[in-house]
Amino acid sequence: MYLDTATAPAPAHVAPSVRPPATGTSTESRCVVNSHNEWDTLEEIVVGRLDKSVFPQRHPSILGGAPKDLYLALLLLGGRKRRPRKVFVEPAAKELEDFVRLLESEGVTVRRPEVMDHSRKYGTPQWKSKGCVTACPRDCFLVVGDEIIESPMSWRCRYFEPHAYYQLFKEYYDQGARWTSAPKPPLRNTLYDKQYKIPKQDEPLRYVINESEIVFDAADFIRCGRDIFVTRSNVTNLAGINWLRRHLGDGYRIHEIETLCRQPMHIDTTIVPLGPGKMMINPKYVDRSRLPSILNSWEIREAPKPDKVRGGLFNEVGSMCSVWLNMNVLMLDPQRVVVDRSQPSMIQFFKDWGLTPIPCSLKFLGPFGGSFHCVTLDIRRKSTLQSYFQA
Ligand code: ABU
Repeated sequence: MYLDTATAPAPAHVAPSVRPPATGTSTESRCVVNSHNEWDTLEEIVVGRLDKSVFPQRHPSILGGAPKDLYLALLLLGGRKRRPRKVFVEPAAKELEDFVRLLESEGVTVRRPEVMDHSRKYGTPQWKSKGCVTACPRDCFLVVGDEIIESPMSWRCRYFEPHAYYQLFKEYYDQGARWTSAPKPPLRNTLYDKQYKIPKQDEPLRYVINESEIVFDAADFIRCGRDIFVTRSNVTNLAGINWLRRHLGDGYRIHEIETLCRQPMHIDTTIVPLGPGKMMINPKYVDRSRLPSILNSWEIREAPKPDKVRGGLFNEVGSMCSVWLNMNVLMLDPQRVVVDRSQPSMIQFFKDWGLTPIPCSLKFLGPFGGSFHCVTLDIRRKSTLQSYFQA
């Protein structure tokens, strides 16, 4: 199933390392930032926050990944000033804090971004915007080994969101982590298709962004050691995928996963690796026969349909996400998986596959951008760089 095995001692968080060689297995990094895949034993993680958030302003880019009636719903949830009403933000924030406590009780160190006032206006010489929310570090950064890579995101309302993480990442950098930002895109009007309409089922996929700038959200990539999977989406273009490919170099392979989703945005409800050799796929978004052939050696199972969320009105009204957030789980190690309590079918699916589900609830987080995978960024796993696929 997978080719290499780990042999090295536990990390002591002192020294930086260099880009790993193109083949074979690296010894375990001693760096404070060290994560190569989605499933090795989790030691430290960043969890986002909801403080001082506003819902995104009207812009063509948003329609690429959000429900058609989003703005109407956001008016209900936030009013004209787009500040999420207390009655919506409080239960979501409480759930997030409960999730933090759960992670800590499972032995994981949790770090948080700074509070950022997203209602403040900012601009470049070409446009003005307000911010959005600091809930989803998964979109803003990709951790590959000991390197934190900042995404060149295409939503103007997220332009300065990475600043909320600056002090924290400076701390990691001072301890030896590598820290890189992809070229900051100007996000000119010419990047977006103002006439964009969500493609119908029988139409070819089209995107709200073109190739005129290099953009991606890190959440469109999923890491399996030396092999990384990506979906091209309404926030990730080919230029962005190629930038990462060139940046990472010969030691990594980036494979594109075709999606049948009409509004693709973020891979973490499309394919979800649960451990070496185990891949959960979305039966509505993935045509198994078109998966990259390297996945032939893995066991692939289709995720169960999402269960209706009782009391989770906000997952359907005003959600920035699809109903497939039931797949947006977080692996604590190849055995333990944090899954939404409102999803008994998914809980049973994991049990049937020999995993240990840990139920938790983020059912009010939909309007703020996601669930367990989206609201986190794993910083350190007990991890070595390996190949999990035959060549
Ligand atoms: N941010 C992840 C959500 C993907 C989805 O809406 O299915």
